[in-house]
Amino acid sequence: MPRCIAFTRRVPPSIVRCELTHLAREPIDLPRANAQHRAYEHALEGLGCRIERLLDLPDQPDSVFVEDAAIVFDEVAVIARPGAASRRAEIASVESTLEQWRPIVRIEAPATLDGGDVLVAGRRVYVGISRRTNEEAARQLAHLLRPHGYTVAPVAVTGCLHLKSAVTLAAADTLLVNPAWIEGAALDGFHAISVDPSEPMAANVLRIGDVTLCAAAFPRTRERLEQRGIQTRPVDASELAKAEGALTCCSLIVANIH
Ligand code: CIR
Repeated sequence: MPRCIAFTRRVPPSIVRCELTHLAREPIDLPRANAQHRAYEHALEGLGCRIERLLDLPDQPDSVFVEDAAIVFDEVAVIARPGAASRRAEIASVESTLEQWRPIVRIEAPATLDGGDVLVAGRRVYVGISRRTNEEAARQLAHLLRPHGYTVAPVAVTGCLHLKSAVTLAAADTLLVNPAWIEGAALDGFHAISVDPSEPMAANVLRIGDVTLCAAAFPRTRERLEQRGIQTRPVDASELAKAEGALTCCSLIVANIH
């Protein structure tokens, strides 16, 4: 019996025209990207998720990165308003799927918010203020979540695309961080493990149950997690990394399904 649903979307052929902010464009090997994406889905299944594919959007270059379209809480799903206008057409199919599972609330203009900028750690919600996500989004999110007992803290992000490029939850009480890209003081109250200095992109990991999925490209950081008693599993995500995507980006997890 699955514990959660992981919503994913197939890699569109148009990904070769994806948004890029910090990386130079490199050729993406589509068959390889597809194979890695399927392996990612299998890894999630192995951790107790049921995979459900969202509608294919072949002409939306970044549509495989479903995390940016919404943030799912136990009580509510928040539909985002992506900072890149080219990505707003991804939202509708996410909303029509999630409304079957959660009451829907929305981030509205002039706010912009990418799900990749929202890190949920228990009842604490960190919002990266980045090129994609603005202060108004943090204010709206705080207002939407207050009735459900969450507090929202903005965190300045520099040097990377999203907050979760710089910090994710590696265990219930432990963050994996690249301290160069965020204001660390804002994340007080958690244990912190830094990425290996030779692996600046390694902070994006995906915790499902008691296991943390890590990108295979960053073995030294994974070793740091293992040394702290965190059970990890490597996943090769090298092709989608060329599109500035990492592990959390490729799924929307709906937990506590009944
Ligand atoms: C973008 O720039 O929007 C995509 N090429 C990558 C989005 C990755 N999403 C994420 O980190 N949550």
